[in-house]
Amino acid sequence: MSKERDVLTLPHDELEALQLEGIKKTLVKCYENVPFYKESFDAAGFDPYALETLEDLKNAPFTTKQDLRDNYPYKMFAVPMSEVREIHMSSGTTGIATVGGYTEHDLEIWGDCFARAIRYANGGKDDVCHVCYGYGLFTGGLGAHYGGVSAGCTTIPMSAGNTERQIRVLREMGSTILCCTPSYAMHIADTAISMGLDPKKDFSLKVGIHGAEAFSDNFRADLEKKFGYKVLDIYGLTETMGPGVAVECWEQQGLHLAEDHFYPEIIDPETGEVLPDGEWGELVLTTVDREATPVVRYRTRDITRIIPGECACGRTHKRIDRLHGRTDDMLIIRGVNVFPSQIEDVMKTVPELSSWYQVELTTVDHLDRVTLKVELEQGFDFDEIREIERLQKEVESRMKSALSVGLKVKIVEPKSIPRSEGKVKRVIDNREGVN
Ligand code: DLL
Repeated sequence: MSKERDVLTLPHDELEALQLEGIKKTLVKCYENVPFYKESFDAAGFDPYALETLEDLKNAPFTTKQDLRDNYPYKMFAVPMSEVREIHMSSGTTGIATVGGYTEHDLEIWGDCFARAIRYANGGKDDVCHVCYGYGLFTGGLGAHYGGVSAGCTTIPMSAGNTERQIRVLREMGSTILCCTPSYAMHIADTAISMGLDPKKDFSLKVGIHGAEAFSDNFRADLEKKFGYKVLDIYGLTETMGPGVAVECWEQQGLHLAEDHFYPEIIDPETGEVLPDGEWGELVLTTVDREATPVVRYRTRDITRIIPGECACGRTHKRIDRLHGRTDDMLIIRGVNVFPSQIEDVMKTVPELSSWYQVELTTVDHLDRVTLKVELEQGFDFDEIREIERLQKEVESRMKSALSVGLKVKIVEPKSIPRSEGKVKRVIDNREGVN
């Protein structure tokens, strides 16, 4: 049994001892090497040398994305630059990017954490791992790449884009593992189908390792049906490492958090109070042994819960539930809180609708106006105008009763909503004074 497998089945108290030991060192390293942490610990009256239990960590102050931005580019680094081998950055659509640094040790851990997804799928040296997350500053491409190599797979660095070429390579190289965003996987499947192929028969895929954006159970089921493979959800973020922070096992009952490297807390996003296992809230992460850019109580803004109980797979690392949104993608429409996942839940009750949609928000007469564009499922007849109108009204009424807010529904032709090679853009907010 490999060392890595041993860690995955460690009794939880031993895992906690390992976390405590790592976090004690992390706190001291942060305090002594990163001026931001010295200031923030001192201001909160938190003594980094006095941590006795993991619970004591709740007395440490949080770290936010803004803190990382304020310290752009290198001020959060806890090691000399001579030890840094690689950097990545978040996309930074709303301003300055956040930067993650990696020492050799950090890169090794990263590859190992992503490789867990491949091993959960019984993948290894006989597999061909096709990576079409984007390579570059985004952590998706290289994270999956290091994972493929670490698991011993033959790894193909495709990056995103040029979908017909992806399809050719998938067929000709006999790829067995597909790594990309779920929306890009769907685009690959639909493009292959429109080329007259059957992804189930013409590809050799056995597993898709998809993440970087939320996707519904319905979307997953569609993908599994089209490709005839199994989808494992993978979670991560630039600020703590990239993909591999948490990964689903073959049971598909939540994502095992790599507890030997990350300590999770779930908090009430309003009060900051730590919530018990089982309750939904915001995920907060502390790195246990990250060298270059450790983080202490980083507020991810991602909403999930710790799933109580043990996993049937026998691994002891706690599981987080599949993500249903972020505190900051919650839409406030005429004062009502709406998550895109609630819209998806209603959509999946209507068989004529596909999983592709886009929400557009505008301001009309100082009021929020919401239009939900959703594609008709392929195979239904778009030319039956009266039928489409009836369907639109039906969906509007279901949305109204589920969300307590009215949306205008516009059913559009299959494939008319723009596809993305990376993360899909589901919400376009053109309201006055919002952006
Ligand atoms: O998206 C890292 C990644 C790459 C994860 C490839 C998985 C696969 P960022 O660009 O920094 O990093 O974005 C991080 O994306 O805080 C979540 O809101 C969202 N996210 C990531 N994985 C998932 C997932 C990468 N499996 C942000 N489900 C995170 C839902 C996800 N949302």
